[in-house]
Amino acid sequence: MIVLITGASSGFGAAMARRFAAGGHRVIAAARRADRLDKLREELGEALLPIVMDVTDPASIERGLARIPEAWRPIDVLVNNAGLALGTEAAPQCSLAEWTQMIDTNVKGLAAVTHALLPAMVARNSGLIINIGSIAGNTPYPGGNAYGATKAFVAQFTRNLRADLAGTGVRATNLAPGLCGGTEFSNVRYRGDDAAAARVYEGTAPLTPEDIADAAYWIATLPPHINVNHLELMPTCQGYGALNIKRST
Ligand code: NDP
Ligand code: 8X3
Repeated sequence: MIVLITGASSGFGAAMARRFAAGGHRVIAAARRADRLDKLREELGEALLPIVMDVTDPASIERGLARIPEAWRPIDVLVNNAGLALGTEAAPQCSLAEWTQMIDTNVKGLAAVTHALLPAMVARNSGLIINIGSIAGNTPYPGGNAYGATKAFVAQFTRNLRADLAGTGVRATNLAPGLCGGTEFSNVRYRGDDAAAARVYEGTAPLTPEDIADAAYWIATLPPHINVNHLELMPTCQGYGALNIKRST
């Protein structure tokens, strides 16, 4: 298989690149940080093709995809993984610029890369799109505001892809993890405050990037007549919270 993974320079994306390469597959690794992709290329060798791509910039997507050599063009699996959360403040305290960046990356970026690669999959009557959603797309929580809403888009977009793609041989999955450590997600969310990021995982046994990579690999290696519509994973230490009620005294 040829697998294109966005956001492959760290976290889930890098773990998925390693997992698919270990399974004997070729990986096109896309992200903005070229140095990180080059290190992954040194590690994984010819199984990996790095391409610099900012999914928020249509010209950058076009340039990145144009650099893919002919032999790597029939992409079997697209993993729309590039994404981020910024902040945990309540909506009135949020920055519009940060909301916009999340929407540009998690929604518009995911849609743009899908739009670019889907027609070739449909023409070949085969392919798989794994969208990385989140429990935040399904479960509201204080401070989840725009981030959770971007992941709700991922969930419904995936379901609607399924509606449109039935009968084409092209599959689509929303892979929606909960608390997962070992990535830069919280460092980014807390805007570089690494101590605050570390506190998120204190006293927990969170999911690992390798868990997510194994799940993606399982989805991609199922027989072609099986479509996983939605797969939500949580660490055992995580559960659901109660609803908030503000009472007047
Ligand atoms: P990381 O921060 O480690 O990885 C995010 C990746 O996205 C990086 O490789 C980054 O690369 C890339 N990225 C960000 N913005 C852009 C952009 N504009 N263009 C291209 N690439 C971009 O976090 P995770 O691995 O944890 O997150 C991966 C996905 O999983 C995200 O969509 C996240 O929302 C989701 N998720 C994470 C969970 C968690 O608890 N960790 C749980 C549920 C979902 P670069 O900066 O080099 O461009
Ligand atoms: C990341 C999981 O719970 O921080 O998508 O939103 S959560």
